[in-house]
Amino acid sequence: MKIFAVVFGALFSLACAQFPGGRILESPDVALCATRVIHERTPDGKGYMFSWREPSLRGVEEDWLGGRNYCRKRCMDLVSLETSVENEWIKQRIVKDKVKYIWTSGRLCDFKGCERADLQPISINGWFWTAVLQKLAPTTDRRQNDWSSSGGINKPQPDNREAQQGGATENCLAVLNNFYKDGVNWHDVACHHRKPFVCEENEDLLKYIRYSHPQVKI
Ligand SMILES: [Ca+2]
Ligand SMILES: [Ca+2]
Repeated sequence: MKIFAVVFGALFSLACAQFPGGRILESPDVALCATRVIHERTPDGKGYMFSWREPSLRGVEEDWLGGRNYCRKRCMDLVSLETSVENEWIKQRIVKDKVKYIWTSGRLCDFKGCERADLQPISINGWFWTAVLQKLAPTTDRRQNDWSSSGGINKPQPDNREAQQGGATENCLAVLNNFYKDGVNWHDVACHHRKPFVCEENEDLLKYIRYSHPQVKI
């Protein structure tokens, strides 16, 4: 099994810098955590929710932060693909359910507070799984990640294509299902696009709610 992440270090205090327009990263809600929907569990017991399988989300797609907040209110977060096993498990479900693409928790650390030396250059060393605060391997280490070898301008990902064409920076990580006839793999995409998403149970949020509401079964 390949590992797609290394310890990143705390960035909690920097949360605001990532979210323009006054939007915030939302806190878990005890009632929503207690009634969270789990569609499937991996053998280690971790629960996942697939937005397209949830009747109340039929036709709903979210931008990256909207996806994170939907999940976080339920003690989950956008999926983090820290290992090749989990990556393949998620990709199998995207293919089986014929979903075009999904959001993950992957994000480029390109905001205030990302000046740390080990994150430079940002385009290579600046990607991390926000949900678990773990850094991805350098984008140049193609064996330790699943970035596509192609994309909209036939360049290996991440290519920041949209910004190069005069649009927004591509600083969020989506899994695309053969969208560019390039297989099922990772792409950097501008975070404002709306997509289906996968929530993964988040140990830190579950612990927080269990501790603060010991009388509630979470
Ligand atoms: Ca994970
Ligand atoms: Ca791209």
